[in-house]
Amino acid sequence: MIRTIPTHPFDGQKPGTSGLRKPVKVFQQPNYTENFIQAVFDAVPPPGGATLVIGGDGRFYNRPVIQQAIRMAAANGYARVLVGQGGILSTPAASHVIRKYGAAGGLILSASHNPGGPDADFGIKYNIANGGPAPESVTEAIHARTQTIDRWLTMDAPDIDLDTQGTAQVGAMRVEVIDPVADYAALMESLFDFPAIRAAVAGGFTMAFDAMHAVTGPYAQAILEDRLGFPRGTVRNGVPLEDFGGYHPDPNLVHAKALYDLMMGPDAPDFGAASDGDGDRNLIIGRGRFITPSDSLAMLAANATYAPGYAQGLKGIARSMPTSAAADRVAAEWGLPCHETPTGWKFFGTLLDAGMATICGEESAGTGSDHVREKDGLWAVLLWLNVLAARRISVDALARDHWARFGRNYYARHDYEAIDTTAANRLMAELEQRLDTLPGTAFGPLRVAAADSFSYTDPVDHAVSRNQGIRVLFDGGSRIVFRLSGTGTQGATLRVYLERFEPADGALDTDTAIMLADLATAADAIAGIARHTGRTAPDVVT
Ligand code: G16
Repeated sequence: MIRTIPTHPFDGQKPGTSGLRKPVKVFQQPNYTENFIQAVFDAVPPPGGATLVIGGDGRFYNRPVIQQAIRMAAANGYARVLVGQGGILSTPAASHVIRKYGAAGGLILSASHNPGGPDADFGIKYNIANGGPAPESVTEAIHARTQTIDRWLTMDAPDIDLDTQGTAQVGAMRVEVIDPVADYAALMESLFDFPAIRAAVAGGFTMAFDAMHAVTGPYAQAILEDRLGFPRGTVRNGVPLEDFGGYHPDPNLVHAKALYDLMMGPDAPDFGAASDGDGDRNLIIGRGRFITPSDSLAMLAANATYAPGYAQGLKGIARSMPTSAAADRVAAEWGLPCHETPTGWKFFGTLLDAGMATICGEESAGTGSDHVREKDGLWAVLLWLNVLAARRISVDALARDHWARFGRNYYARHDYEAIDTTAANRLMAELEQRLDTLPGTAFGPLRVAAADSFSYTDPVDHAVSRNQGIRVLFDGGSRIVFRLSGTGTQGATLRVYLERFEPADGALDTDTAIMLADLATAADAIAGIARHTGRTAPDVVT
């Protein structure tokens, strides 16, 4: 029987860069989670016979929310729910399942790389029928509904056994508990030259993959160890835990330091990689060589045709605005279109659907292609493995070869976390007011060529997104970008992105911090970071 539960709106249920992300304790308030899910169902009513995909990264609070979402989906008229066994579906696997089974959409329960556990974070993302994150028009409709909501719908039904594959009935709705790995692993096998990678492994190629006790563990074991022949133990921290073992599942040089130290040490394997909470981010480190996400995008784009799935060539490349222009140089040489979008994978969806881009990437450790509509951590790892096996080259040699051909975009992101929101907003507002006066001004050896606030008009649906970050461009191609993060859950996070281009005959193997020192000094002078925030150094440099 369908039951109608009265409720009142909550403030602050506005999806950010990637869904609604809040502390678990916020989601645990009575009606809070249900209000948001009902707002999704009200904003995007299911068509007749619709399928909904539900899964998550295995973090604390996933299971009760999955059970509740199943009952609510039945009460709201869905005909079928596909849910990953154990409640598990990585974000890219969920995207694939939505596409493969023609679902109307999906709920992905994850706060991505944010820590998990009763005192940490939780999140809910809604993906649309193309498998990608809901575009702004949909997230705005969801937010609007959260502000007027007065009831949510559910059914009296017992919990589903999430741990056993099979089917169950909730009212008129069928629930299928599916293998979370099988469809995704088959998709990867269709894109990449598994025999070539297997041959490299048999020939002694070694790797370490850090799953960070998050969702990619089962996927990485099934693909890397079972199918590609890497020895057991190649996947480290492979069991998903509700609190990620107490770690911060963000695959960067700070939180994946153990992997970094291994890769820089005397016993480094040939290849090191990691993924995040929900499996959409990636970290790539060769023996003795870290590859920035921006460079990884450019290097993968330049070499993608070594993989069978991309042998016909690329239709175009897309990157988020703060991502370095390294990929633009590959696109220019190959005569490919290159699109610059705001931060957020959702902005790639229309380009991928329209066949305007094949490979997309972001500085925030995200790379992916038109095989799904999310960024995909293991996909990036497998494309790297395919390229290395086909070219019989090391990561370091590939990077040097790339820079010698295209030049090098030295790049770093400085994050100032949990700063006072008012101070952060004031910093950005002041910066915006100075935009007109900045051009022509010198900061040490750097002279400002142009400065603006990034605005984007989607070339497919013509949607306009304003205020997507402040860009300060210098003579010679160096750049500083200032942005406030849309994924933090405490105060504000200021991101400062520094980039300097060195041509192919320039200094290609110098320390990044040294190459970017003038830009870091200029960033503080331009934005008054210390003055506004009281911080004299970033919390995280990636
Ligand atoms: C999310 C989005 C990405 C975005 C990243 C950083 O990643 O999906 O597109 O680049 O956040 O966003 P921000 O700079 O606003 O914090 P994830 O992996 O957290 O879902």
